[in-house]
Amino acid sequence: MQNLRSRHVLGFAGALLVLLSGCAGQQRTVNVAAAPGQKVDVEMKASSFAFDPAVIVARTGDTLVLHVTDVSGETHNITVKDPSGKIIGSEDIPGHQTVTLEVPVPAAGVYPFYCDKPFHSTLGMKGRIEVK
Ligand SMILES: [Cu+2]
Repeated sequence: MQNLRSRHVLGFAGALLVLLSGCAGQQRTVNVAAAPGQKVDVEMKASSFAFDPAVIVARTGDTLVLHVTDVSGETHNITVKDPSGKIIGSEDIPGHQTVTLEVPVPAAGVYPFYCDKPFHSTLGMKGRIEVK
């Protein structure tokens, strides 16, 4: 019995390691640049602790409509800042639900986004919208 339990713990630690290293290497970029002034739908996944895609390339003047699905069981968040650092949108995402956030990108630059839950962005839950 004792033996079985320790094997279980080891198996769990191994799975966690695989999960963490898998997340670290996974940084997908999507290019959603459309004609200027368009509304562009972007499907995103939030997990513990990453956004996919993590990099979104868009065109100046677009409005991005982010549909963010939390594929984990815990509450996450998406907060977007403009290139000056001002917060332009923030939504909590309950586990297994989808929220929609409209993000106008009127000027070129980098619009960072992240999860505002404690330590989540430190663990990799962040990304950026590159507006060209
Ligand atoms: Cu989070």
